[in-house]
Amino acid sequence: MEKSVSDPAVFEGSTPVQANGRLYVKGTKLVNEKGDPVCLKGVSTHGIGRYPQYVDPDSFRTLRDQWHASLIRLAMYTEEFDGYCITGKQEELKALIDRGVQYATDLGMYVIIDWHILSDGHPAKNQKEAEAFFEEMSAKYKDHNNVIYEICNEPNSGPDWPAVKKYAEDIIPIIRKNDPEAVILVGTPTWSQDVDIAAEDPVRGYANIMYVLHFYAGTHKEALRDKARAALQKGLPLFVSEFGISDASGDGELDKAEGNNWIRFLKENDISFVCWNLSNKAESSALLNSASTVTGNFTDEDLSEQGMWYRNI
Ligand code: IDC
Repeated sequence: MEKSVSDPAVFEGSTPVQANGRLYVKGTKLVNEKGDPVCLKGVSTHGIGRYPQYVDPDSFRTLRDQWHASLIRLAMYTEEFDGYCITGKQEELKALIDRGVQYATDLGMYVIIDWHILSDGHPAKNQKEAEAFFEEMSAKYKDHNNVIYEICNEPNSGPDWPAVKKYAEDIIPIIRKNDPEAVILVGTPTWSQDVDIAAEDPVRGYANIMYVLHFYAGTHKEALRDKARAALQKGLPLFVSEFGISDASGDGELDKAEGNNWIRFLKENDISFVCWNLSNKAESSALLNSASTVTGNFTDEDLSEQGMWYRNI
């Protein structure tokens, strides 16, 4: 396949961050510091509170060197799975984020700090905590050129786009005050699927904002790609910060054929993508099988079926 984009998986002696530097948004695309489109390929942790063992330098190194991943997403649930807003484990979770960012930085990988709302479907529900969290993170990481902020994983069960946009307009200036250029990912309603609706009325006045599209190939197919196409046509920059090829529950049958259709679509449009999830949980979207106990140097025997499929991608 002809390479039309700078592919961070091709190290040529340098790490993804050495090769690409700070990232910007130009039109609908993520670009590197030379202005060339980049398509980051990454892996998301499961909830870091529940599966902290994979926030590990060997695990990230294996993903970089053997899977050619250029990006790690640190998923920090806000409610379920020992979530940040309900368990009183804030310091522990922030220490995990700090370690994760440190390892990714040492390895020259990009890293997403993900405020993983899910059962708390409306981002406004824990907004005060979100404001304090992003104030602290952006002050701490303002000098990193590899940190990406994801401000609300998946708004669902209620908030429409104006409500999510309002939340984004409250959080973005908090990050921008400290970190004027970092890429910020804004979730979209209906579990980050309504990118076509966000495209009608995007956030104005800030550079380097992208909008989140999530899919699970067992459930979401051409109809969701049509929503993505509509958003792109209106000029909305998209980022797939989470996807799987299971059904939307994170479990059930894998649909590899549909997964391949999605990957082709994403590559054609230089859309970065991140696969859910780096854990050995007994569910088909876990990249490791449930018998695997290692936290790095994963061999074929450690990988689940989705893990094998994704590593080959
Ligand atoms: C799933 C996990 C699963 C967990 C469930 C509820 O894989 O172990 O029991 O959450 O917390 C999403 C979410 C992501 C989900 C994933 C699969 O962002 O947290 O993880 N999914 O259901 N959106 C669509 C699918």
